[in-house]
Amino acid sequence: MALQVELVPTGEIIRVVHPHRPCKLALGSDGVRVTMESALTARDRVGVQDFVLLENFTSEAAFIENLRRRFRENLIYTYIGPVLVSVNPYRDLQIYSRQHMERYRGVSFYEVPPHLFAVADTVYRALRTERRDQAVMISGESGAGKTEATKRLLQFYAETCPAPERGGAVRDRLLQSNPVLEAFGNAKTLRNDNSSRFGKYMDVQFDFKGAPVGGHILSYLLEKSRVVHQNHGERNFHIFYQLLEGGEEETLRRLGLERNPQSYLYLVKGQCAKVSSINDKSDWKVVRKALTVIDFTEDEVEDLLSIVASVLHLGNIHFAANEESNAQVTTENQLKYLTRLLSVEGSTLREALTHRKIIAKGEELLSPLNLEQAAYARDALAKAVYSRTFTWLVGKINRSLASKDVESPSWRSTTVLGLLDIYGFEVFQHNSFEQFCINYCNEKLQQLFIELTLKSEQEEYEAEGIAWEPVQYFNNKIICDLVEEKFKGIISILDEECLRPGEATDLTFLEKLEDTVKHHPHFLTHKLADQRTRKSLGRGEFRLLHYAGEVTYSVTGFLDKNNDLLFRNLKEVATQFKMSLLQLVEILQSKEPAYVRCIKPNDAKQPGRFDEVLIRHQVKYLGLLENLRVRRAGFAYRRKYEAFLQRYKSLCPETWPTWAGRPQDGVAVLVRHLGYKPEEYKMGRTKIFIRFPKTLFATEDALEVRRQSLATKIQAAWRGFH
Ligand code: AD9
Ligand code: MG
Repeated sequence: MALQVELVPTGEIIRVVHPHRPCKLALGSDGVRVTMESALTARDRVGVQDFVLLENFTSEAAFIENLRRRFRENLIYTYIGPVLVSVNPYRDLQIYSRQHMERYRGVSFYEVPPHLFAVADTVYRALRTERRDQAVMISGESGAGKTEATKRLLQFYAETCPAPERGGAVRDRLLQSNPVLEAFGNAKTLRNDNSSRFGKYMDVQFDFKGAPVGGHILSYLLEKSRVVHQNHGERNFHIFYQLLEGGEEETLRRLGLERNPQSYLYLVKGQCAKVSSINDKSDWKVVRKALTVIDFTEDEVEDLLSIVASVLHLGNIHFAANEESNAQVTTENQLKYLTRLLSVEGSTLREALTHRKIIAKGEELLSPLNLEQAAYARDALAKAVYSRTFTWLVGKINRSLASKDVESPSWRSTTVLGLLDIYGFEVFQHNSFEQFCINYCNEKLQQLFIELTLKSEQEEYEAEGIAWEPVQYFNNKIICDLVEEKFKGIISILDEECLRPGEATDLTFLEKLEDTVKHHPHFLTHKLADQRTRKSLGRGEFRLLHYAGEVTYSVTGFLDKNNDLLFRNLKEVATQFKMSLLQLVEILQSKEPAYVRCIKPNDAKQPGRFDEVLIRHQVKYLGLLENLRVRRAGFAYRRKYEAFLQRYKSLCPETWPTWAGRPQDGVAVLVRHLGYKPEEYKMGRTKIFIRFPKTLFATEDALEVRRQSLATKIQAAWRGFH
């Protein structure tokens, strides 16, 4: 029996580590006291650490109850087989220290309590031993803890992996790319004070010794509308406030900026420049230092800040109408700074802000804009400048993360570990183009998830020589097709409409949709709905029945957002997004997947609050019950023969204390002794498969009885020793 006892220098025993059950061992004047909670009470109190062990595994209520019990005990991690479910504790649980990292290194996944580091270590070991690329996919809704999990994983690898022979700086660069990307891509929203407003996929490359030697980042769908508009209680991207709050006097003077965020129209819309949980000044210092670590020269930093400043100046550009109702720039000072910061001619900029280029009869003409159009052009320019800067920044980080040693032999045998931190399914009161893209992305990832989970289950059964029993599940390919199919998918139709400038509108797009996909079971509009559902649908809306539930989208702005005003060309944005998504799916498909599913326990961002309604939604959106069903389709529990024998061998006189033969034979003897019925288990090539949790629990309980008697013996022996 492997009880680990920790002794502190005073001689007091502070902790007994048992993988599944809380137990105490105290050293007093009267000897050692071992108290171990009975298996039954422990299960009652802290639930099961793997949902596959739930008796009633199809019940949503049982699932939620298990989460609740564990959350109450600060046990934020639970498995569904190899999938890790994580509930944001909104407090520092002190569970990510170096000691914790060590505890999870090299141990078997199921022998220790569930933890993110168990996933980190398992993935890393698979990468090293099987030399197969890995990907950890982290999903969940805003504020659920995806980015924190990504950071903890990176930290785990940075701290526990060996240093590369050359180019050790890459570890720092990997870590330091984070604050920079967060400064430019994260913002305070109502749901999360540090919300990532872009999707991120990061590759970490390891050499044949397992040392990190390089990295690469792909970013998705930066929410650039935030640059010019924020909802009440939300902020623009962190970098603006950091620069104003922390930038040196000299820097601000050069950029023509005032410290006060209230001076900038792009920073006052949300009316919350200050956030108690955020220290912009110290964050600025971190970002400034990080920029140096990731190879930014002083000139590049200056350029970067010039662009940040120019966005703020752009926001303060005002217009007045002349006699012909054409817009004229009235804020000369801003224009002056802008021409300097962006290194453009004043006249060119003035013209760009107040005119539009049109091509008539093969000739380029300038047509003046009215006030509203000019304001729109200004905002479009600000968004474009910012999002291009973000793209440039990612490129620059990638150059800094690129392995410098491509010629070395170790480079040729690198393996890759990918980390995907991507927005979860979004359903708001008002859902627009952005939610459409995000939910489509989730739909694709769900498809991949089901595919890969089923595949790996099937492969395991096959490898173990156990007959596969087909699983009934919902295949969401039908929804993916509805969105992405050539010619008749929603994106194709949207792109088509964008090719009819001046004629097409959001509403003609909707009409075309209605015509093309009217009989699709996952698509509905006001016109297509029956009497009963019609009331809940507006005229400018369409509804998709996603795998996670219904979402009603308003088409307002679809065309505009798809066909970005400034870069009107034939490749539209949703299509670009579709292509990059397909590329992402391809990348992920080529790797061994691991999943972390993050759950947000309440909307108040507070510790200790378990909001059942909110959580139930997320369990549904994350497809967790579906996941559990697939995992439980055949057998609830499986374990390598060695591990199973090691754990339970004390329960059978023939296997205790040692079994000299093959572990598989030992397990056969053991389960016969325990009275397992043939229908309760199957013996695979390397693992035993147990069909029902109750069989396993009975064995655990038997072990418990044995342990209690052992504890009594330890106490007696201790007394005898003194
Ligand atoms: V968003 O989609 O980017 O808006 P995330 O990334 O899912 O969202 P994030 O990781 O930023 O959420 O977590 C939100 C906040 O919850 C963090 O700023 C922490 O304050 C808090 N958090 C998240 N995970 C943990 C944790 N494991 N331990 C303690 C946590 N606090
Ligand atoms: Mg995030």
